[in-house]
Amino acid sequence: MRLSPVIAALSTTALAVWPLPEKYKSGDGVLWIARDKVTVTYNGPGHQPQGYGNHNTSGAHPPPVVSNAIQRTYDTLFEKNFVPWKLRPRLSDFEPTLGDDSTYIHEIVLEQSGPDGGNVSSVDESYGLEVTEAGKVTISAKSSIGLLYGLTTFSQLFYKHTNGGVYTDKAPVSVTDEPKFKWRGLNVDTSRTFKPLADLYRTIDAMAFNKFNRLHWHITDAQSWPLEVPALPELADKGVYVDFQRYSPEDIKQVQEYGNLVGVTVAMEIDNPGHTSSIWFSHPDLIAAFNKQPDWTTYCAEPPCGSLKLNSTKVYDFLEKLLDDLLPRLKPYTPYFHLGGDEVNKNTYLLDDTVRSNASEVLQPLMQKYMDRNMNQVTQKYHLTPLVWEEMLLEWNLTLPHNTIIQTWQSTDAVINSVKKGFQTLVGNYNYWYLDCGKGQWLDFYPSNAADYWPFNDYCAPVHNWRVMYSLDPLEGVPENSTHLVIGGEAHIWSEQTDTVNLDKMIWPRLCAAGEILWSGAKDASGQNRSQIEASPRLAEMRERLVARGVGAEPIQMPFCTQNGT
Ligand code: CP6
Repeated sequence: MRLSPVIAALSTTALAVWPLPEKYKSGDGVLWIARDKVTVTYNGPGHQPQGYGNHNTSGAHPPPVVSNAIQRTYDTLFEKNFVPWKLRPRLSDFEPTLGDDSTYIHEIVLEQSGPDGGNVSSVDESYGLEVTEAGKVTISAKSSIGLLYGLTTFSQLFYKHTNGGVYTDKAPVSVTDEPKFKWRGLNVDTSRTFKPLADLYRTIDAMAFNKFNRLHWHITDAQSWPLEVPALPELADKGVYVDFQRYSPEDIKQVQEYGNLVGVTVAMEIDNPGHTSSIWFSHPDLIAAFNKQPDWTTYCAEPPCGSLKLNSTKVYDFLEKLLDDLLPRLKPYTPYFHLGGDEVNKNTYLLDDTVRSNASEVLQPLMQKYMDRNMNQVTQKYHLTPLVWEEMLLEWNLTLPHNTIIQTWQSTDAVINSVKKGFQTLVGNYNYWYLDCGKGQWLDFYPSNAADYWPFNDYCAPVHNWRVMYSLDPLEGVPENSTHLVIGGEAHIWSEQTDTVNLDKMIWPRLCAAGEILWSGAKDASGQNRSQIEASPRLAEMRERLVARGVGAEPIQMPFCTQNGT
């Protein structure tokens, strides 16, 4: 059965998948799908043929990532779907009719051609998806992550019908897809405000639904230390805001395991030597310049000031103990660890009794030695791939291991300069991809007598809209022979003004915009910047999908806009 020509002409787009696949074709044929009318078959490097779950499955037993993805696809189709009335003509009879001649999808075949395992940084994320008009679906991929992405795309073809059924009006469908960038991340700050585990799980789930694959967990900062470290229990005991706002080793493992199940690898950051004054509560002797006094702007970017002392054997011992406890617990689930290094204020070291100077010639070699010790532990002892913020390379001119991933945040020039030095580089320019900030606003908001405004709450507002986020090209200005070094990027949800109450609406659906740039690239097939006009109704639809799965994503427009064309 086909849609009436009127409905087909007014359907939102050819294919309303987010992020947009690399290549796709679709029609306007209607297919239905029902739990009891479809079988799922997995062919791949799994073992014993075995049915599982509460639906019909045959073939080899799929790996956990695939069996979970199948389960989630069923959830999305049948439990977390939506009626697309906002996206169709006003007062129209917008739904297809279910009749005796209607076709149901009868078979979904998952073909995995390669083995899983190996490093997450080199996993093949590509997939192909075919949906025939007769109702046969084939998803093919090299890896189980590829199958996960194919199933995610598949699930986004369908709508809930007011009769309770589930249908697509896009058959036949043919997709081949792979990401433009390897690292598609979100940085979540759990220090300025604590995020309960449920928030992290819900965020990871929505990230996976947008084909994000990295959660950068900025777990500690100056304001609170919610990380339990068994070898240093006083850190959390004294550094949390309140005793129940803390992450146990088991919590962290659970978050990492859940992430890996849906293709989101956790990269944890212990930000240092700056942004550490929450250590002052348990170890005041390790911190220089603990300060929330009127002159804080002299000593740090954001109060309370305080940095780990730069030339202290006590600090070295502390860091060694901290990393020796933490890294072996993270390592089974991730190849990455982030060593921080942003916004270190040189004046801080005027108040550091092991340094007493703010002169670069004095500080630079001390910072090099400090970083070398941390790097040794991360790379030599635990064989993890390190990340640091751009300042360590570009402002402090440190010598860093060649496999260090440089996380830029201040400018396009930072990206260009980082790749020029030969490092793998992440984008995340604060003028575009800071979910908590508006362009050019936050500096203007600091009054000269800032102390009178403490604690300030106009830190940075208003936030960037999705169009601003969508307009960042990660490869802007990057020489052609270095584009391979831009391995991706991250959007950031710094959380001075974001807690569990507004977390979802601060992240969604704006993060989708960064997600599409990272998956599909900033340019369309003809080499032009992606059209916001094309994207807008598709993003409106993605927002409905997020809401349907329990994510409090904000509207980007009125139904009026999509009900009457774009
Ligand atoms: N916290 C940490 C922050 C920021 C950074 N690091 C930040 C800086 C400028 C803006 C927003 C956030 N709050 N640890 C910078 C990487 Cl505009």
